[in-house]
Amino acid sequence: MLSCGIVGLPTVGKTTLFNLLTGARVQKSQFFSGRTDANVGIARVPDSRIDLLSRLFNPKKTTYAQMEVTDLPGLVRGSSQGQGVGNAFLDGVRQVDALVQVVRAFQNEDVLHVEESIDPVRDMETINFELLMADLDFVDKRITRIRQGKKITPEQAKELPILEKCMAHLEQEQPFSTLELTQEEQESLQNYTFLTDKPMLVVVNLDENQFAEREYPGRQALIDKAAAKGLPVVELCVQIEEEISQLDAEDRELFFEELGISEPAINRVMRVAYETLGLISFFTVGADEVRAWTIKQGANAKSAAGEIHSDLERGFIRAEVIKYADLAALGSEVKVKEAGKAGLEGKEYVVQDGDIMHIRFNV
Ligand SMILES: Nc1nc2c(ncn2[C@@H]2O[C@H](COP(=O)(O)OP(=O)(O)O)[C@@H](O)[C@H]2O)c(=O)[nH]1
Ligand SMILES: [Mg+2]
Repeated sequence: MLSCGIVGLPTVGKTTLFNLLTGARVQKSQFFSGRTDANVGIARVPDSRIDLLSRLFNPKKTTYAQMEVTDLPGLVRGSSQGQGVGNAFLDGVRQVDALVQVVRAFQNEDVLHVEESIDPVRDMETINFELLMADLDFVDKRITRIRQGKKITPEQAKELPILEKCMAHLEQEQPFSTLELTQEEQESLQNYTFLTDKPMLVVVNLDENQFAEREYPGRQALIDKAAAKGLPVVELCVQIEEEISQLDAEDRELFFEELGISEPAINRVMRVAYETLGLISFFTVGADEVRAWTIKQGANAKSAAGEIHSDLERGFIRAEVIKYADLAALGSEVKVKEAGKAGLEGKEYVVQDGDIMHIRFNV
């Protein structure tokens, strides 16, 4: 399962967002806890297509796509050099596939801020800087170790100039993700994990007024700086959404309408996380189960089958494919087939978002 880690300074709303995404009830705090353990939970990826398929097939079980979410300990200025929870934080970041960075715009005098003022742009730059410093530190140590070794192996001799290229790039305050490497260079570094190589999105945590006015101090600068780094920005009112998420469906709708929230936070975060990670969903349907599966964009039918079960990949023959849109429009698989819109695809077929597949296999 893919995982995303929530990162940010203390008291910006990380745990509140974690609770919102996973339905957990972890204690929030107005103060800096200095905890080093991470909260881990599972977020269901909302998908209205699954809702409709479930109504059509009335299965015994409906399974949405899932993503693991980790609420990482708060980072502070100097974490990369061991300040605060330091290395514990960085190890947590290393382990996740994507990062959700939370920055605070909300005003609340009862909730302290480590930097003693509210400045989402500064906060974003602080976090990005710490991630970069951690990478720089790692590359620097690696170079030193190779240079100081008694004897340089052929692999190390090959690796050294590549590490130096990384170093020069990171020193320009450029994230690893924007470094251009040849296939061979990439392979040489494949055992390393760079924090600034992780896909990241930025959640700006707003208060009610800021949300209503679609404005907060530093908004344009934040949007510009994030865009320059290729980071998508999602503006949310995390606390209010967490409160609303605990209401029953009817009240929830009412509050959403009143506050002008057109798409719940979990949908927005998961949608953008999917885009950022280059993920798509395909579906399997039937009387037993309607289910969403997560694959990388560009995956072929055979490897998608392997997501369901390794036997399906090993013994793959063909995939019967119908498009979600056709099924939604025509109302049944039979009608889609009658309309000549069902396809039979081979193993190289590139699976599209929203494909409904039956895998024919033989083991
Ligand atoms: N006013 C307001 N308070 C919030 C919001 N999000 C979180 N808080 C409060 O800020 C404090 C810190 O939140 P928490 O999620 O524990 O932050 P963390 O340290 O980043 O995990 C708690 O007292 C929350 O109730 C928000 O959107 N608006
Ligand atoms: Mg917390």
